[in-house]
Amino acid sequence: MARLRSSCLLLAGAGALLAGSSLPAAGQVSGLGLAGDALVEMDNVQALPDAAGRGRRLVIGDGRGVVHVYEQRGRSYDEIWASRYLEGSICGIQVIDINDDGLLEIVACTDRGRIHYLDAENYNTVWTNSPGEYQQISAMLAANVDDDPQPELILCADGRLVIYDGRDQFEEWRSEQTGLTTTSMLVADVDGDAMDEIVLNDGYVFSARVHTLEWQFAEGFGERMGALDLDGDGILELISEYRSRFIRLFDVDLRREKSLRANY
Ligand SMILES: [Ca+2]
Ligand SMILES: [Ca+2]
Ligand SMILES: [Ca+2]
Ligand SMILES: [Ca+2]
Repeated sequence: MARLRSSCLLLAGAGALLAGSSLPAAGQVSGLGLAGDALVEMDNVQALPDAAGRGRRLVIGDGRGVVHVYEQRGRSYDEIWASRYLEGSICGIQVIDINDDGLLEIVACTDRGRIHYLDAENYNTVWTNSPGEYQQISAMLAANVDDDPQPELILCADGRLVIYDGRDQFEEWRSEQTGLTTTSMLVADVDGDAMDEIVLNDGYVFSARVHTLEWQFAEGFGERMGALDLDGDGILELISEYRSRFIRLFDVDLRREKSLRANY
């Protein structure tokens, strides 16, 4: 998996996590010219890849459990497709080749534990998990975190961190830790050891590959997270946003909040 570039600020769930795919980077909605910059920061509003002869498309997962596809018509958008009720509020949307067949899927998770793969061109259901497999999912992110080529689904499901094979659809690993309340996740090498971590906004940092718990910060990392090398030491800092406004920076390699004292 390609390393993240230090110049790239990652919001949790951003498309840079798709490194390694030859398909258009999904999830990158910046540059669409959308009215309202806030849209580009909403995890459940994602861009579908451009195709010849059609306007730009957006996929939106709503809190009522419906996935909508909108297509640009001049200066506005029309809804061109809507799903059936997908059993629960949509709590995660990602556009990715999740089953490694060369075609993009829309992956939608619901807070009542359902996972749906929809074909990103015709919106047909490609796969859905069994009812009852999970009672609750609070966060989902797709990223390739191991040696096989297909992405994994990283879930906070029934209070545990779960790694789920995206192509063969089975649970590869679940955390011993229970009671997790994760709503946002980030995959990046945040301690500079050349291996990715999975950072949960409720304060856990796991090794993405070997799954060990590397740090637990009791106060949590806010509601949204990004990673950027702000001091040029080659190691990404974790940038956390609390209550939609207050920013704190962390040196995960040192397991502490970064000192913001100016030294110049
Ligand atoms: Ca696919
Ligand atoms: Ca993999
Ligand atoms: Ca690391
Ligand atoms: Ca740094």
